[in-house]
Amino acid sequence: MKFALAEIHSICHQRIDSLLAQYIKEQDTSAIMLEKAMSYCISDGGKRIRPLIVYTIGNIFGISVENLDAPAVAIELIHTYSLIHDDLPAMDNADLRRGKASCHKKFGEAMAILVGDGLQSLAFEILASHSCTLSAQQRLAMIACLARYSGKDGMVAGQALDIYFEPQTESEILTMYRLKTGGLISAAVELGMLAIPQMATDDKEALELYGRNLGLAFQLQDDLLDGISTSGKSLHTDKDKKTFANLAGINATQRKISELLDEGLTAIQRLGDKGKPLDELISSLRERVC
Ligand code: GRG
Repeated sequence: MKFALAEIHSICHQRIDSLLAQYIKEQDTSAIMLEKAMSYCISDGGKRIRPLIVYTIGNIFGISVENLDAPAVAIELIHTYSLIHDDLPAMDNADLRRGKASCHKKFGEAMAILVGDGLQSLAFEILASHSCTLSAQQRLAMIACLARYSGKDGMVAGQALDIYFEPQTESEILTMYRLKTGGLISAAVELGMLAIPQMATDDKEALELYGRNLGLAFQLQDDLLDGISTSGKSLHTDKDKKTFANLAGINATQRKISELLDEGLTAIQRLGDKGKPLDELISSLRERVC
């Protein structure tokens, strides 16, 4: 059954919350507190945008939610690990995340490193072994995709560029954004596509472009929201850093976001009515306030 974006959104939140609770049990009794700390970090607050993209792409091509659960939860786990490590004193040194104390503030630095590590390996375990009818070949392709976008040539490279290279020009900053933030959004699109047994090359290329543009626009919006958002993360964390927005200015950043999203919309026009939830995703991103 095909759904509108609002319905996919609600299904996504329910399934992700329940899958996360299934895989990470809050254990007050454990002396090492690891699962309690993991559970603290994965429960509520997150917008679940990356899983939403996985479920949306799969749904418009008629894939069952059961075959989308593993990639959807895996990408949310990788995203959450990246936020926990990004908040550490050695990185962004942020006290707040998703409206509450960041993991290291609540459980200590060593535990926050371990929680991130544990969430990361759990993501790949779920892709390899979650019970569903994805083929072994599809699972392998998903593991390779998520590892590529999140690893040394993807998100980790972007984070290293941000911390050690401090990109200065607009083009250097955009390259860093594509790796650091855009990569996981592209991965969400590609994971959704990998759940589809067969796909026309033109549809695939259109969706890849859509994912690339959505990912970059998402980070540029984050630039604009830094300092005005009430999302519960530490504010003004980028004020001393060169961001695209503080280099190019607010108007130029808004123009760039619009161009990227318009180009993404044009790319998916070939999907016709089927692509409507993806149009709606772009509209909700244009209105994003946190
Ligand atoms: C530590 C290897 C490593 C990477 C960290 C993702 C990242 C790289 C850093 C996060 C900090 C940052 C400036 C992110 C920009 C945009 C972004 C990814 C925001 C958070 O994502 P949302 O808005 O968060 O989807 P929620 O909390 O809704 O899940």
